[in-house]
Amino acid sequence: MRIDKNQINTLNDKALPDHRESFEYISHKLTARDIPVASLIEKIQSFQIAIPSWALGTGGTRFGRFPGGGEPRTLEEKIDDVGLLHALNAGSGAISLHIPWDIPENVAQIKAHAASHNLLFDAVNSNTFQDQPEQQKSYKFGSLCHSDADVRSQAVAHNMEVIRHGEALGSKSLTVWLADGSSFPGQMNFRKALQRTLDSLREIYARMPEDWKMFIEYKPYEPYFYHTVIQDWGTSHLLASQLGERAFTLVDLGHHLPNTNIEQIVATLMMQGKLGGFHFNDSKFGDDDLTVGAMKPYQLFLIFNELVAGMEDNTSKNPYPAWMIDASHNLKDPLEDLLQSVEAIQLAYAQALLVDRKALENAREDNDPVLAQEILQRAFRTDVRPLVAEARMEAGAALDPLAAFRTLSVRENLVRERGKKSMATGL
Ligand code: LRH
Ligand code: MN
Ligand code: MN
Repeated sequence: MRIDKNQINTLNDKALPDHRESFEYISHKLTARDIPVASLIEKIQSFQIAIPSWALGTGGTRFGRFPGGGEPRTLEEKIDDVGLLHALNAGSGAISLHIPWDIPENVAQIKAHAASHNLLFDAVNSNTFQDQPEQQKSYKFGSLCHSDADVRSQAVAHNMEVIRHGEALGSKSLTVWLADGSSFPGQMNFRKALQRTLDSLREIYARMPEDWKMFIEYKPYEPYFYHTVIQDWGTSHLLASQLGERAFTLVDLGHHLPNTNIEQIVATLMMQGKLGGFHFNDSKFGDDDLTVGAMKPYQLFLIFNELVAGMEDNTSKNPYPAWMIDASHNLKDPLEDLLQSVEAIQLAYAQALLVDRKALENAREDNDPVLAQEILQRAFRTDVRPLVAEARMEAGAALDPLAAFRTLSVRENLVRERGKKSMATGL
């Protein structure tokens, strides 16, 4: 199924009078505060969030999986699903592949298919946390950190293969997330494991194309429960610094212990020019991979406040980060969930753009925490939904993507096309 512009226009026309009223109200308010509405809208439109190829089907836990039907069975169908999202929200213009979950067999065809949906290929992700059927050596006790040099070489070779696939598609970055770690005290030598990881990453880095970046993702626990080799941003940053200029830290929101000050991590990494990429999701307990903004929208806003400050800082040497959603969907329709996530990201971004940075800096210099809080919360409590909707409509997408998804019976159509029992591969 493809959504046609006329279908979107018809839905938008119906919602237009109500939208106009709310948009005029906020435009008027922002203009009175000297905030240029047109440039806000442009910024919202150019903020594109990659969708991972593994998030388009229902995920499961080890206790069960409840697929809803109509899931994409092939990479082409996964691209079609991201195309549907992008047609609805004009904010998901890229797809990120996990190899070997999604190997592009016929590259020319896959590229043309993605281009027909106006989609780019974002970072490619390697996978050395599972054993594949044809694999010689097991990753049970680690990959890039393994005590056996043959396992390490196999993992390095896999990363090189992932880069080759990415090059063919036009990707420019490799995301490395390692499950490597141990579940019992004494099981692994911390220092040797980290040293071997660094050495293995050095091999990959040295052979990476010159215009590529490497993103190193950290996570405190899971799948191992005592120690993870790259457990936190500090370890990731240490590795990235030792590797060189084109290695960066990747922050996945779910990869922190409860109450971690993620916005401070963002600020520190950007100050060092080392924030390469971002995986959005939300959580209550750990790596819950829930819909972005579902649990802690204020935290998301505070994180965006730092991201915007970092991106607006002319002296910053931080490159423009790669944005991606990284979530799994056990209860919700994956496409509806992704629409909600993209919207939550756009809202937090728009709110962060409203922060009066000069006034905030003055309040900080004057040691006025009351005023600083007022300034932040004034932005956070602004209803920016009409701004984001306007940005979408101007870009040819739906004023209300979720309502459009339901009115156009997208899932019902997909179930009809692909069957009730079709299940996506991946997570
Ligand atoms: C690990 C992770 C990482 C993987 C993805 C499937 O928890 O966040 O980014 O590649 O999930
Ligand atoms: Mn992730
Ligand atoms: Mn994760």
